[in-house]
Amino acid sequence: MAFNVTQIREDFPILKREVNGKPLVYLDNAATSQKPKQVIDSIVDYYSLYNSNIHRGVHTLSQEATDAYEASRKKIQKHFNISRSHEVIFTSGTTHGINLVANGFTSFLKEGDEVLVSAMEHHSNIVPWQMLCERSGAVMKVIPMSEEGTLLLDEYDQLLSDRTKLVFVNHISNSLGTINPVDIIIEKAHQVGAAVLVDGAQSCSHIKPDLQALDVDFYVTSAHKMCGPTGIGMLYGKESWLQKLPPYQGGGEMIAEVTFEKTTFADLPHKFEAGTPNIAGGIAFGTAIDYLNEIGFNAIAGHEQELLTYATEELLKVPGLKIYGTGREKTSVISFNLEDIHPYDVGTILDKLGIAVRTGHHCTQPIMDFYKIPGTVRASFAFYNTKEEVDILVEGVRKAQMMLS
Ligand code: 7TS
Repeated sequence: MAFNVTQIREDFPILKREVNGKPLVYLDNAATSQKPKQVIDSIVDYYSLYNSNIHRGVHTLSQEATDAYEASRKKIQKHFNISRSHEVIFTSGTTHGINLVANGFTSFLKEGDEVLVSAMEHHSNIVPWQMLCERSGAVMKVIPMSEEGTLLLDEYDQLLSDRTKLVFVNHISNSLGTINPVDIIIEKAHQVGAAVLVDGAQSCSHIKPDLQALDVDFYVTSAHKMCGPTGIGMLYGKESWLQKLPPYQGGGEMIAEVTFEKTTFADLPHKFEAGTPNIAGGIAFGTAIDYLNEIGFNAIAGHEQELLTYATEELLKVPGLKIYGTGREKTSVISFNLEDIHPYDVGTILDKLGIAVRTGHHCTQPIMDFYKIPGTVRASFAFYNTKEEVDILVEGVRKAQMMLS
């Protein structure tokens, strides 16, 4: 099926709305994607037709809800080429998944151990590990990056040693759009016996990671960046790791037997899924995956790369505009600044023109410190964006420059 962006846009009710009297141009997809009606309908259907708690009732509604929720887990398993469905843990999102693993590693680390983080991480993939280091006495070291915003793999080689126990790195940077060579990073970490967690919050809307091929130990993502709802995400962990890790939260659902003296824990995946989960979200996550696969990740990547190339060329024609993140392997995220103009001011004027971009440090303060800037304007494109929208953005940026200089 040929990629037809006009037809695809029909699936997204929100794209018809106006903001400040102008048609919405939504370019904040790295913060969260918009939702197609298929995903919205699956949430409405759950609450309208079979709302019920899961894994506990013998009644029909509970069976239907359980079947739909577990079918979604299987869709996730298949999508990411995961060998066993119990290696898929539902979480509330990327942040939750990282905290679950970081918390579990407390008793595995000791003083003198080292963990490696990349220089371009979201705060979610820094802070939980810093807290882990404080608890365990391990030391965090940073894999540096180049001016273009790509990781320095030679420096990574130098940092790796038999003291390295864990490496955590994002697949794609939310501020720079850099696609990191996670396959190489994982292979090298494994050579020294270190485990790797890949933060896939930004990747899964653009590419379809094959987790068995990557041989990654943990992979986390959020449904809301991939056309699914907020409040639901996935942690993949290799079975051997998930067996070893202690539960993160105690409560219902995650137990085998409870007495006041002792509790035994449920098998995977339930050991990590305490309490009533986001059932509607879990089901709609599966719908979002179906939706993206129907369009196809080759088609998505093709269209987004076209938008990236076009937008980069056009933005660079604006005098004084500087783009941060210029590596060759890059997805459709453009972070930029206009000389001497605060990104917040640019973002405010763009909003008046109906254009939604994010401004600020994007929860990546170390990247901003690296470039010695307070923040950037970030335009992040999805497969439902168009070249016409790029034109509107560029015209808006020129207008902002005129008004603010
Ligand atoms: N990791 C990366 C690389 C991210 O981009 C984000 C969110 C997270 C982790 C956290 O995901 P959450 O779903 O648990 O919140 N990034 C952004 C962003 O770039 N703009 O808003 C949120």
